[in-house]
Amino acid sequence: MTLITRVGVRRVLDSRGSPTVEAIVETESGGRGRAIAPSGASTGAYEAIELPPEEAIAAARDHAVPRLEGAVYAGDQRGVDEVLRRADGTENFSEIGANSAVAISMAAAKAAADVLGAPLYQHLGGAFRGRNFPVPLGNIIGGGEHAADAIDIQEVLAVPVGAPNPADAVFANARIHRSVGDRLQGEGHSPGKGDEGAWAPAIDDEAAIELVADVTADVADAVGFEIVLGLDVAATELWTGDVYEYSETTRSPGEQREYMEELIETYDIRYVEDPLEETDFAGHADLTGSVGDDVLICGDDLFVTNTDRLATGIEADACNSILIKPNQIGTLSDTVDAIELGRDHGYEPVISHRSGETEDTTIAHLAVAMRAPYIKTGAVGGERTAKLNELIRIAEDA
Ligand code: 2PG
Ligand code: MG
Repeated sequence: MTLITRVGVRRVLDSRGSPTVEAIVETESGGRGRAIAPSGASTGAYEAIELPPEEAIAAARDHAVPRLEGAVYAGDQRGVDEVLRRADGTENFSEIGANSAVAISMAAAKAAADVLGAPLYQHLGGAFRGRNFPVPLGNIIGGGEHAADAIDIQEVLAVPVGAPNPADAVFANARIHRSVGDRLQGEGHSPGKGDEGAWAPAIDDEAAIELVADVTADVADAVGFEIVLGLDVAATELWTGDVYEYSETTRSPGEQREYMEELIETYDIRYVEDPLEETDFAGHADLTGSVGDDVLICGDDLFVTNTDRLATGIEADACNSILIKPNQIGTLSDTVDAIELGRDHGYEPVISHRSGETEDTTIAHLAVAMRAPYIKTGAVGGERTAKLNELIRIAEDA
C-alpha cells in the first residue's frame, strides 16, 4: 500500500464545451492517476449535487485535499471515499460537489492501479473477474433534453445482444448509426446530432423507433447476430406534475404505462429506461410486473445510483435493472455498493456515461471489472468512442 502524496484539481473542458473537474492523484511510490467528472443534462432530482466547477474545486482544496495528502493509502478505495464523505459532511456532496468527489475517487483508483502496474479493470475487478464483457447500448436517434426540436423520447438505442465480442458490437452500432443517418438524409431531413452524437431529426417518436428498428433488422441480417432495441424515455423530463407532455399530446400516468407496453409490443423493445417519472415506484412496479419477464425496465432518475432509493425500489418490485452513473452518487465505493445491492436482488446493472462527457474511460473499466452485462456510452463521437475503443482494447487484452 502506498500513501497519497498529492491531490490536484483543475478545470478542463467537456464535450458540451463546458468546464468540468479533473483530478490528479499521486502516491509516495510514484503512482499517478487522472480522472474527469462527467455532467448530465437530464439530471434526476435525487442525484448528488454537481457544483459549478470553480466552487467544487475551491471546496475540495479546502476540505478534502488536506485530509487525503499524506493520510490515506491510494489502494484503500473505501478509505479514500470515506474521507471524501467526511470532508464533505453532507448526504449529497453539496459541500465539495459530487463532481470534485467523483473525479478524486476515480483518480485514486487509477493511481492505485498504476502502483500495481495493472489496468484499472484488473485492480477493481480482481483476478477472478472472468472474461465477461458488457454489451454496448448505442444511442442512434435522440432528443429530449439532449437536442432541441427533435424527438420527445430521449434515446432510441441499438442493443447487439448476440455479438460475439465487444468489437463486433461496437461496429454494429456504428453501422446502424451511419445507415440511419443515410436514410434520414435520403428522406430529406438534414439531421444534426444531439449531445451524445445520436441523430436529432425533427420527426415523431414512432417514426424514429420504426426507422431504427428497420435499419437494425437489416444490419442484424448482415452481421449475423441478434440486435434488439432499447429506449431511454427519460420520462421525468416529460412530466409536468400531472401528465406526461409530448409535442403532440399529453398522457396520464396510466396512459403512459399503456403507451410503454404498446411500444414494447409493437417494436419488440427489450430495454426501457425511465419509462415513468422519478417518484413513481408503484407505476414502475406495474410495468415491470406486466413486461418484466422479457424486458429490462431500468431505473436511472428513479434510483440515481443511490442504495437507499434502490432499496425502496427493491421493496416495491419497481424494476429489474439499474442504471449506474458514478457521478450521480459521488464515489466509486457508493457506486459499487449500488451495483452489488442491485445484483443481490436480480437487478441488472447498466454502467452509463453522461450526456456531457470527456476522454475519460473509467466507466469502460468499471463495467468490465463489475461484470456488468451492459454499458451505455453512445455509438459515435470522440468522447463516446474513447470508452468504446477502450472496451475493445480491454477485451483483447484480457
Ligand atoms: C441518461 C443520461 C445519459 P444525462 O439519461 O441516461 O444518456 O443523460 O447525462 O443527460 O442525464
Ligand atoms: Mg437515462
